[in-house]
Amino acid sequence: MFRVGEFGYRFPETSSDTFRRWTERTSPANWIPSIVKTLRATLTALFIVTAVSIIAAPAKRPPNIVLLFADDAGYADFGFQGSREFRTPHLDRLAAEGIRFSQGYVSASVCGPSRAGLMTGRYQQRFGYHENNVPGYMSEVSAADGPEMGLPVEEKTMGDYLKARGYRTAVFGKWHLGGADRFHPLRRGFDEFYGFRGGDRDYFPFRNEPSDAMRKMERGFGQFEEHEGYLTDVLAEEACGFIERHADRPFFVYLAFNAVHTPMQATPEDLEQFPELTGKRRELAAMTLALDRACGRVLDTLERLGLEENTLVVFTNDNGGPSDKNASDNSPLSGTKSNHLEGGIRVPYLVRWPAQLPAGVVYDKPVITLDLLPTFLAAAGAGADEIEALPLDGVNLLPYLQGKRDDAPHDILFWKKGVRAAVRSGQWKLIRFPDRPAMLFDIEQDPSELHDLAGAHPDLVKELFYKLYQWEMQLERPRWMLKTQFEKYDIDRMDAYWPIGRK
Ligand SMILES: [Ca+2]
Repeated sequence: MFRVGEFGYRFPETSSDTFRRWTERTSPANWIPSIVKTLRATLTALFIVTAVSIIAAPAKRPPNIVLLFADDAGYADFGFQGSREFRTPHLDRLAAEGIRFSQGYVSASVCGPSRAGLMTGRYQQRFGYHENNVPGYMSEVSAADGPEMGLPVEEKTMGDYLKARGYRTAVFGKWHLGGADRFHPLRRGFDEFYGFRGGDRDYFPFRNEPSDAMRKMERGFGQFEEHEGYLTDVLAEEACGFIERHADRPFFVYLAFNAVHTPMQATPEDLEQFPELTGKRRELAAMTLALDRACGRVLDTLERLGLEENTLVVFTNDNGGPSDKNASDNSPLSGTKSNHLEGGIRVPYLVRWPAQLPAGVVYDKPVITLDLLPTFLAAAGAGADEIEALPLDGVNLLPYLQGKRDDAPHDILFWKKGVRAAVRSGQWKLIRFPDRPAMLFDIEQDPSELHDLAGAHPDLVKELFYKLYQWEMQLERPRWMLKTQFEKYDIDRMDAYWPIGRK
């Protein structure tokens, strides 16, 4: 009973209009043709509705996305990576049912920057996130320190992008992208959070106030609540609870385990599973068993709820194993966490999406965790143009994984921390050091980086060196920097795990 006024407002119809229509309808001369008219209109409407529903059938529900993220794991320390010591049956199954990347990289060899790249799909140095944000270790001239070191609020995260597409989003576990409130996950595109803001913490609940508030478990925003039990199991339980609560609509779970970062803490039951191992290696095996069990719990929940087929699951790890700290094994790669040898930046990396991707496949071309954001967006229904328009360094991997493209996803990849840097193009990798001339390796032939070919290919060295410089000219300066002493620490650590390093 409303009509549109001349300025777009709606006015109530007058009673005389209503009366006129009523008398018209009740006159026999009017109601017979009006039945025909109504019938015709109904049929036309029916036809339109049917046609529209055929043409624009409601889009298939976008996939759920589950990102299982490990911390500081060794390249070799999973069954699917060839380990005979460690037992990871659930992740091995994920590998068998999905795609394993044999050259999967992260964008940094340490926790914070690697996560900043992962979350934004951009080289984190573009926004000044060059160095690990570890309060207490920073240079006094850093522009930011403590909880003020974090992912700049102007940057959009995976959570922001997926939430805008209608996803329910959650983070469980380690954030490490800033301790100040403005960096909090609930302000960075995530609907739910149970975890800790910092870079590490105990696996068992704190009975006393920890020295660093960023180690406290927090539910939602500002509600600090220690867990009960072993954290790796608890994080999986939390993720499963979220999945069950939101099974009816697309969800994105970022399950960021602190496993297997130090401190070395395992349950007695898990330790008992490895009587043949000793010391830290035994502790790491037990912590990895728990990590695998936790991932298995999430995978089982997806299966039980009938969500397995249309859920894109990724498992990867934030940086190479720090073998000196947690006894992780990066073989056959040289190097460790915090350097640019393959052992620092190449990680175990799996993706499974039964509805859209092949199973039991190894994908051999270099990919990087920066690719996950555009890949998730494409899976969620974003068009190529839409993704192309975003300021991303990652690439949508779906066409490559579905066999629609057989070229390499990346012409070139870069890594940088201070003077130290690396560039990968085709089979070649150039590494720039602060204390020795740059070296060139053929990564396809020599993944262990034992044969420096810089002398044999001087033109290639020049070309890659210059490309690296051109990339560096696009970057922001570091917002914070570690004390200089850690530069020496990182170089010494690299050489200790590199047969041709300076000992
Ligand atoms: Ca890490």
